[in-house]
Amino acid sequence: MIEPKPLRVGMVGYAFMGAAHSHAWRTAPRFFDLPLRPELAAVAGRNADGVRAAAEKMGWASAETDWRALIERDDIDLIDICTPGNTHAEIAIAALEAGKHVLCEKPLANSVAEAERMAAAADAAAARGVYSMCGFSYRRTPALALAKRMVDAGRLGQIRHVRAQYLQDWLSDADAPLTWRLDKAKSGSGSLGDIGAHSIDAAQWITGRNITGVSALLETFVTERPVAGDFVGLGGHGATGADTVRGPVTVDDAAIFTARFEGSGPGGGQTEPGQADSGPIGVFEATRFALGRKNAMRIELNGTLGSLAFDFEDMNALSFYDAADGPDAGFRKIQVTEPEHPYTGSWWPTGHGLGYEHLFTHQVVDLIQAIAGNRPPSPSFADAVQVQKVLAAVETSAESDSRWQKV
Ligand code: SOE
Repeated sequence: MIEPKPLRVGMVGYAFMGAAHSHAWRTAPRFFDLPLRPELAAVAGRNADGVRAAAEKMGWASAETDWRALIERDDIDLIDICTPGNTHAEIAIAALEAGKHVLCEKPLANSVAEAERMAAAADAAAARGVYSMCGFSYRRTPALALAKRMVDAGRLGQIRHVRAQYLQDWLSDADAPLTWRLDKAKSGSGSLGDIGAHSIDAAQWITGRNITGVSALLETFVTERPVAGDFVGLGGHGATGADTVRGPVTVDDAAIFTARFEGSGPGGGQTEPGQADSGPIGVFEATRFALGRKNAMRIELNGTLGSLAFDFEDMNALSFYDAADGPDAGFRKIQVTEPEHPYTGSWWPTGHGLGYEHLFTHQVVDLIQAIAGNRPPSPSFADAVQVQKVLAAVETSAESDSRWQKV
């Protein structure tokens, strides 16, 4: 058997996403027959002790304290960006211009202008066979990939409603510390960009239609928090007490918005042969204060022939209502673990189920196959620009009394 060529990866950042991506690069070749063999060549981070420990723990062959070193090294083919959004544009553009493929965590950037610069660099690089992907990992959930397959096959007919919620509760404690996700200068926004972006991308991808306008409100429930001494992850508990230094929260804790998709709205109807086709309308919610909801990334689509419902807290199942079932119709719960379902055939026998980390393995599998096939990976940076434009429209609407804002 011909040994696949190596794909030597350099990863920037080694916190939660760095750990998930490291797991994916290590695991992918052990479960999928890949045309390129990923190698964990180097991880970069500013703290020398921290990045060396991370390299050891996560399986990286070397450690660097400056991401620029990864880009200068000729033994690295792909840069994997797992850092806060304010660093994405500089790193991705430098990597692409240096001829290195890029996987960049979501959201792509902290502004539309930055995202568009990244997409322009990605287009120029793709012309030279250098590819890029944005890490909207939920597309790689087998149940959501099946939902997309079913919508594309017309099993729901015309989609009328999209109802998307992403509910977490790790900030419900007012003394949870001030981490980078609560600092607009680093994260760009709060629940909106961190988790709402996943819902926006999933809704547009599954329906095949972009959001064209929104009306929104953003809320910050807790306006200041204890400053985190050393790195504290999601839901970590900072020091509390009279002498605790507190700092301002500069992002939203919760985002709620309504949306129109392509084809909906006055005059927006797109007629297809034999059928007037108006697009869906949507209701979106993203929050870190839904006490009791830990990672409930949910989406429900209601069409003219059927409905689909998904909740990541039951991630191996997809609920389907088929109107053709007549009076006996009810939501049936599909266990998305059959070999015929997306991705699942490479893992365990039917019924054994997958977890959060599998999304990241599927993500690098699809990226590797696209690169080896010399075709642009999906979601592209251009897809991520569309998400960024929706994020910006939500913020603009929320700043103007929820006035309707075109995307
Ligand atoms: C925190 O809200 C977070 O880690 C997000 O940043 C990830 O994108 C999501 O997959 C899980 O929650």
